[in-house]
Amino acid sequence: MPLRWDEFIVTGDPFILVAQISIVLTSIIAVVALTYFKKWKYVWNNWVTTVDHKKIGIMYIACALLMLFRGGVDAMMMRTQLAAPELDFLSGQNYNEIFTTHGTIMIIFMAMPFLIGLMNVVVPLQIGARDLAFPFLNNLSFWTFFFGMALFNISFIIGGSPSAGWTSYFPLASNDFSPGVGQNYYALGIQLSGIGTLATGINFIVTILRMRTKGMSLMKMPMFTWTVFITSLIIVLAFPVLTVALAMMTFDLLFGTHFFTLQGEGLDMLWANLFWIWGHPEVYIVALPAFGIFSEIISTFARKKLFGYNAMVASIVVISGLSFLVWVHHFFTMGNSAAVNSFFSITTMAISVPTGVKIFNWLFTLHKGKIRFTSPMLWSLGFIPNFVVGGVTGVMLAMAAADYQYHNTYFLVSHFHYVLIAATVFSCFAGLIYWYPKMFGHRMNERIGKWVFWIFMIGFNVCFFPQYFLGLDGMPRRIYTYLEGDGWFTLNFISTIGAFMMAAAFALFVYNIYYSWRYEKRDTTGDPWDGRTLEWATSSAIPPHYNFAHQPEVSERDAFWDMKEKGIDLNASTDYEKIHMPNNTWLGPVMAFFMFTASFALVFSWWIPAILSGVAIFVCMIFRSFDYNDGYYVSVEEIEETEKKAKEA
Ligand code: HEM
Ligand SMILES: [Cu+2]
Repeated sequence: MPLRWDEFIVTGDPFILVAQISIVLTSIIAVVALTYFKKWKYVWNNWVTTVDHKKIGIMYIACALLMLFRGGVDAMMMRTQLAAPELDFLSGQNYNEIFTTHGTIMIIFMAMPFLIGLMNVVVPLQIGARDLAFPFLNNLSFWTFFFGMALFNISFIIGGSPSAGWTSYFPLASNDFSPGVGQNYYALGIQLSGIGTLATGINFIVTILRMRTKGMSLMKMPMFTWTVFITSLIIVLAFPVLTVALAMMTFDLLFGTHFFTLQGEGLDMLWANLFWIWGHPEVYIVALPAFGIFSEIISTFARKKLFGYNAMVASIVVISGLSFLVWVHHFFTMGNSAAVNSFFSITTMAISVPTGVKIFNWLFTLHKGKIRFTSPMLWSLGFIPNFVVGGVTGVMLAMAAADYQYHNTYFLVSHFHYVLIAATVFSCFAGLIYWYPKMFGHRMNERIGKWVFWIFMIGFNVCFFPQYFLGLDGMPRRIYTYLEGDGWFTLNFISTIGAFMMAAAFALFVYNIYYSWRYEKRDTTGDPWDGRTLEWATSSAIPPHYNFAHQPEVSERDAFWDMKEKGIDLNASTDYEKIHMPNNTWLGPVMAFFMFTASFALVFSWWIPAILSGVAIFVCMIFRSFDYNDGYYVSVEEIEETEKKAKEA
């Protein structure tokens, strides 16, 4: 359905106008600044074309923070609209678009990239590797994610946003009920970034299986690496389902097929099943690495080995298996038989067992520990009770019969925010602060950091706890307003206050980045927290591109702690050997850019530009297959010089 030209740019909404103006202004400022300071070459050589896992990780995290801002602005707009009955701050259509983009952005473009960013920075360092197994692919993954994110984000200024919810159920998402290009953006934007995620999963599986340093058996890997490994397996098993489902959706939307529509024998429940066969494991894709981060932090700041390591590993394996067997709990009320509902009810509740095991492991790790209440530790300790609240209400929802009562109410909204925010957002903040010195060479300010924690944590509970009661009181999710007589005003108003507290905390967090860059002491040791795992054995501030001058050899689980106890200094010898490293790539960003132009053209059904971009992608692939350049060596002199500088710093 071709779009009329006068609908190409979205007009008529003051918020969108402000957004459009600020986007144009920011872009102009960025271009002018880069030109004025002659930084184009630097940015291209050091960031855009880089294959260094640490820099790619930092780029992921920067994008994720930007998306947390965008998703957060959406959330504040929704909470403002719902603060009192019958407000008309947002229209119904606007509200629909905003909760759709909020949900999609938070999960796909904030939570996942934030964690993937941390994985990128940390995992190769933790296992003593030079880089990921496929550095070129890692660059390509980042750029497909980046352009997928860009594509999804421009929908609200060019053409119009999707408005059928982040789940995009059919028939609501079909052309009949969602006219315009919004759903096309949804299908293609997620598809594009999904390619990157799938490739990342493969990359980490191979890296963790093949690139571990001498002596690091699987059962000696740090817990974060374990969770990343299992997460990658889930990605590789779950994402193809999404890829296929989105491709079918794209065919329905663009070519008039009837996979999911109501006419022509389409099956709308097929979409729901495919979506959640991917979607439920996705919840664990963003939860397991979070558990890994908390495990590292709790053990570091309790100054103890992680309690029950084996049980921890077993529980994440069990959770990952079960995560594929529960998807029907997302549609208990959509006409399954009692037997089907019972089966999925039981599998869902079963997940609470291994999860409970983990909670106890963390508590036992804390038991009799010499606890240091640093800000990463506060986030980790705060996570435990909040996550338990989310988990317990999850078990309530898992009872199919009870779910008939409160499904699609604010009870659910509260439940999943408790789980997602306590696990994912807390762990992203915790992990970022914890590994911040490794990335940037100085800590974040602890005093401001603690304020951020408390304001956020209180705001979070003020925002979401009342929503359980709103839900039990019958307030449905995805409504843009309610009536005075519904009696939902007070709790909604409190909830909105909490939301703004969280926004304030986020602003303070961003300020802390600036403040710490200006005033915090530089870390010269590489080991600012007295760490236990190998990433602390290198220098701070983006360790040298080759990571370790001498490959560490591991004999115990907390390898670096063990070295410190035995008095082994990895950097003592200056007897270096040359190191083989991969080359930068211009093909990654260029190829991803053509995928972007192809997808953008498809959104508007512009066939010729789409085909031309497709050809360009193919040409890039041919180029790549004739690229026999397989890297270069870092010379001994260069290592000597880099290491000397690191020691002097
Ligand atoms: C400042 C914190 C946040 C606030 C105040 C907030 C608020 C909201 C609100 C008001 C809704 C719409 C509820 C409705 O009308 O049905 C919503 C939906 C949603 N939120 Fe959040 N949110 C926050 C953070 C997050 C985070 C961090 C994530 C994920 C990691 C997330 C994921 C979702 C999802 C998946 C939906 C469902 C969207 C849909 O129904 O299609 N939110 N949130
Ligand atoms: Cu689920």
